[in-house]
Amino acid sequence: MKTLLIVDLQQDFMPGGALPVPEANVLIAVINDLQKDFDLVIASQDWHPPHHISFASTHHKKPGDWIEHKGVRYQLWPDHCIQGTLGAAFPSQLYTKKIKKIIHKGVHPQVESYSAFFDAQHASTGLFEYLKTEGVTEIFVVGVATDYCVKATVLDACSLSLKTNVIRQACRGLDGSEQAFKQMEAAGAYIC
Ligand code: VGL
Ligand code: ZN
Repeated sequence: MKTLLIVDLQQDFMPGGALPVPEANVLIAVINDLQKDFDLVIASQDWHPPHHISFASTHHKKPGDWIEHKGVRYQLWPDHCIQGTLGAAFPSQLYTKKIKKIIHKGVHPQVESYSAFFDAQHASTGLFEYLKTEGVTEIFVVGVATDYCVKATVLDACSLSLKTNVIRQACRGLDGSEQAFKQMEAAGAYIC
């Protein structure tokens, strides 16, 4: 079953959103088109409660600052993708009828989760269990941000021994993508 995993294609990551990823809007049409080639489409959504630990405002700090919590260092961000808000929703032009499963991540107030598989304390989001139930052993990953959530998701997928492909033209990074593609490739992913 040819499986597409769309990572965090959400309104707050679009230009003009709370945590804009350059050119992320371009991906909407690209991914609408790509979906035609897939049997199973899954999407992750960054889905934070208000005052999430990754928000600079929670700590009266600035986006880009860092904190440490229970031995884990967290980079701080503007408030983004708050559960149930328009910013957390898919962009309205994204074709969503084919998305069979949505994985919410970063839902715990005190734990960050860049990866769609595991949070920073290694709790499962349920994605791997879902893929196993569906008999999926290979995935194609697209979305944002290449250098954060896409990369973390792909590295976990490789370590779970899934055959992992990343569709270069359907990813955009916050701070560029090239170094992240190299790291993913070094971990065993196929950049296509
Ligand atoms: C992301 C930073 C904070 C992402 C999510 O989707 O790449 N980046 N939360
Ligand atoms: Zn987030």
